[in-house]
Amino acid sequence: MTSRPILTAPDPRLQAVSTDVEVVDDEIRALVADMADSMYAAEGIGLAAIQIGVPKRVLVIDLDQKEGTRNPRAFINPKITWTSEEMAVYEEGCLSVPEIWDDVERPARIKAEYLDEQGDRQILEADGLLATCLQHEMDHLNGVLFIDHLSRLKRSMAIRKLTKAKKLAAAG
Ligand code: K1U
Ligand code: ZN
Repeated sequence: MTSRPILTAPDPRLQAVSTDVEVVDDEIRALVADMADSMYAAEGIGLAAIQIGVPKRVLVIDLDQKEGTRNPRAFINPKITWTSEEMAVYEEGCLSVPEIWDDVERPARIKAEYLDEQGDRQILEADGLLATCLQHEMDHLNGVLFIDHLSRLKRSMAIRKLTKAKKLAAAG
């Protein structure tokens, strides 16, 4: 298992639409293991494969991280099959949009289907942070960042801040 660098906005690779996994095999399980390592190293609660530069429809989420306990869940080819009319607002962050947090409104409850690491089809009903995190990560698979849900002004301020931070980092 290897922790890999996480792409940060405005890297154009984050806008890619990821493609379905054809077969859940050892290569995909190794990708899931690397994604989990990368997520824990960056102290995140979720990660999409495109955030480490792999345009495949794979997510990992672990909302129950406690001292010494890790339980990453893999979601392969996830699809939302139902969303509630009720909406919920969470303050979101993103490992690919460092140091920016803002409120995003999304459906409060969702139903989704996906393949697990064995390639078995699973069905899930989620609410709370899991519903928010799944929608945030599934947006990544379609090249969408949480800042794309903000006003045009807030989004351009965020991009400007990220671009400036990258320039400063490159200048050493
Ligand atoms: O997609 C990502 O980069 C992961 C992102 C997931 C997420 C967070 C909050 C709302 C929706 C989706 C993160 O993990 S950001 C980091 C984070 O949540 C966190 C970091 C340290 C302590 C507690 C939370
Ligand atoms: Zn994110």
